[in-house]
Amino acid sequence: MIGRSDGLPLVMGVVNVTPDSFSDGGQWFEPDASIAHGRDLSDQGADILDVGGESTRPGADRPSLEEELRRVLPVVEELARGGAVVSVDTMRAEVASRAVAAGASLINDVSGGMADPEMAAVAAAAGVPFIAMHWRGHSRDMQSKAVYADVAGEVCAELSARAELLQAQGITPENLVLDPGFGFAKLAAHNWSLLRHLDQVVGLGYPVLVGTSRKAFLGRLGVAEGAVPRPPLERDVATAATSMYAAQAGVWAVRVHHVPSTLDAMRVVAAVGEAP
Ligand code: PMM
Repeated sequence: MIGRSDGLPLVMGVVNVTPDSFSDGGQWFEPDASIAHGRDLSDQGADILDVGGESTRPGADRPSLEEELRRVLPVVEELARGGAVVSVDTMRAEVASRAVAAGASLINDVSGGMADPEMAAVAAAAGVPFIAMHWRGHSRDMQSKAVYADVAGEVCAELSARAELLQAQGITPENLVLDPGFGFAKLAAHNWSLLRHLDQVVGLGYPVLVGTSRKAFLGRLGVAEGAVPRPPLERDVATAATSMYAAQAGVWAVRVHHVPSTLDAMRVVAAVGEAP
């Protein structure tokens, strides 16, 4: 598994090629703009570029397979050709396999292989790291599944069961990364509780990726009940703070939109940890 020479968690920069992404308003929808944005994220210190063509915003509709391929492949190809480590953010096996052929070196599936029965076999055959996120259903109706008695315990149990199934389908344990799935079938209180108990997820023994960046629960910080939440572009300071928690909990990587703020926040954790 890849790592950073300075020991910090890896920083995965988000390259959404969607007209309707929840967190950046589809700013980078045109391939050229997405490619330029990916290069900027690399220059800012991103270790991995996560290219996705499907918005997973709560309530979102899915693009067709053809549309997703059209969005993702040219961006993956061009960024990988330029030397970046690229992951493809997809729930479709066909997109994953074509993206790996185009140069992607990780597969990031927010459904952890549940949305497409072919995904595990494709990932196993590709032999690349597979990021399996905690997932309870497609965005259209996922918030109705945000029901937990003990969110960290249930997420860990569901992720462990998933990890075992994925290995039974041929993915090697060294290639498996788990993600608790912030914002996916989770209410704000669930997200805060997961962040507080991230050590339980790390304790499962797999590398862990955390994706809190600009998510809705951060938009409610400091905002009165019932008032308009802060827009996604004003959530990067809060995201950097969650990256500190993630770094302290020993995660493998954080997935963020704004790379410099998260890197600085994690450098603070490292500097304090190394101080006498
Ligand atoms: N979140 C989003 C998309 N892909 N992948 C992983 N592994 N973990 C996440 O938390 C995650 C993801 C949705 O966020 P965006 O719309 O800001 O990209």
